[in-house]
Amino acid sequence: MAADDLPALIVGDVHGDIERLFAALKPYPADRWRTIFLGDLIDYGLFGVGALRFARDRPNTDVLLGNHEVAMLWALRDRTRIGFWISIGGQQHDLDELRKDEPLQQWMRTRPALLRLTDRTLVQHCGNDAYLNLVPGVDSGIVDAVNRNIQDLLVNEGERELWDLLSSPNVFETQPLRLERWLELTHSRRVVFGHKPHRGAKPATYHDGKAINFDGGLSRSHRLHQRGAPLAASVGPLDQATAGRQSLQGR
Ligand SMILES: [Mn+2]
Repeated sequence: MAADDLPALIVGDVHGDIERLFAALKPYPADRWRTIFLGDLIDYGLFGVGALRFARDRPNTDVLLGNHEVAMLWALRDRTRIGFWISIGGQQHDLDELRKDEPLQQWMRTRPALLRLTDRTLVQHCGNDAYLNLVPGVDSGIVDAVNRNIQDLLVNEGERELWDLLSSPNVFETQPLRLERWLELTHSRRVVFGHKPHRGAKPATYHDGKAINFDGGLSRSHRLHQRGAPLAASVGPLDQATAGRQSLQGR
């Protein structure tokens, strides 16, 4: 079965906690789900590169680019950025590992930033429309145009611009008009993102399910969320997130 025919399983920011990732994925065999990682698999926790390799090799799986992956690639190319990357949770042994593994570098540099599913769900790292800054004047095919420009930036030393973009704060929870405009421009009916822990026990849905945050603070090493949130706050079926949802508008 093609991955498109499988129900979507969303995985929020893993941040190096491969042990909790394995536990969270246990109920969801790879051959029965289309697994989509929202980016930020690395940093804070000790097994960032391990998480990347695992996600890359899992069948029927897509991995999106997060701001932490960009910071790591930046540190890889430019040693003067290593200190900054360490300051945001980078693990030196992960960088050493990545330096030895060119195919993994190559794979990281070709990750998309936006993924649009056939049910018109748009999946991305941060809950923000800053992606538009990459495609001024483009009014159709925005998703593909953004991904193309991001590929260019990743191979042409554009990490600073990408870091700024993918570090944009989540705004869709509190800015419904901006959310509506983004959905309209990308011909989507809802958007799924991670990037900042929502602190709920389940993925947080906003504005009648048009915006869903799957960053449940999975990693026990997370800078903002070290108490160990429930696994189901970060990992679960896309369509379970909207069934029987409670309104968290404005939270
Ligand atoms: Mn992030």
